[in-house]
Amino acid sequence: SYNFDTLLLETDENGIAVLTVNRPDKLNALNNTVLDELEKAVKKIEKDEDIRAVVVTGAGEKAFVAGADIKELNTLNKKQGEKQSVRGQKVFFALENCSKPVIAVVNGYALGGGAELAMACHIRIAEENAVFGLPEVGLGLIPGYGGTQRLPQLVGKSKAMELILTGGQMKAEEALSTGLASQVVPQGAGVEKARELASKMLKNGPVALSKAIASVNTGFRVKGFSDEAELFGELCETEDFKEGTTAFLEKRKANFQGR
Ligand code: CO8
Repeated sequence: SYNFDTLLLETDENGIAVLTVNRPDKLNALNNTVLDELEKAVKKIEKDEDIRAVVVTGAGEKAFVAGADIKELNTLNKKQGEKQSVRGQKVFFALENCSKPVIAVVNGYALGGGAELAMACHIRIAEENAVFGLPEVGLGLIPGYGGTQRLPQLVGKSKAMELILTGGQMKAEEALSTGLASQVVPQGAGVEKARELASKMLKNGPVALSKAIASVNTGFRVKGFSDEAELFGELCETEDFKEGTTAFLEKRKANFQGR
């Protein structure tokens, strides 16, 4: 096992690693430390020959990951906003392009950056209490870690638009029926199910698995990611963004003025 402040990475005797985002007090929100450590963890996973598949999940009973850390977002300007978006996208691309199967176990809230993290994984298993959503518009923002690209890829444009523009939530069963999740399991049973699924995969040729992942991913590589980052940056200049993120931190409703 490796040492991180905000992640746990543990590998079992079958070569299945469990990578847990571990900030349960903040519902595992992705701050800069988590992003940095995720990047390091993916590099280690890629290099470590004892690791053959990865399960990504969140610590605690409430959340997979409740999003980017809104406290850190609140102060970003246009340039920093775009840069931060590109940075997170890069970490998530590394995960998506991992040569070993990556299975997300969504064990609670997967909101904003958390839903985007789950979508960057190869497969999503939802526990019954999973809640998916891209609530960014409620903060005067848009998804910035690939959500505007990956959600339409997974569920189609119409459902994706509905979820993104309402900032609404999708529960486990709906995630299953729209294709966002591939399975629903009882609360607490996700990691075991993921291990079972990974074990089936690992009976196959590892080189074939890595080429299959690369080949599937190739078809989904689109230009929109850089536009998303640019648009995210533009929003960081608006009063609505300042109001939306400040309102969250002050635990009140946002009052948007449309500028
Ligand atoms: N950021 C920072 N802190 C958070 C976050 C977050 N995303 N989510 C939860 N927390 C904190 C809360 O502030 C609270 O902290 P404290 O105890 O110090 O007050 C603690 O976690 C527990 O949360 P709650 O008390 O709010 O728990 P509830 O059960 O009442 O509510 C919710 C759970 C509904 C999940 C609620 O926490 C919530 O609405 N969270 C925010 C969800 C959200 O809006 N996520 C999207 C964030 S924006 C984003 O992800 C953008 C991604 C792209 C970025 C691109 C470039 C930067």
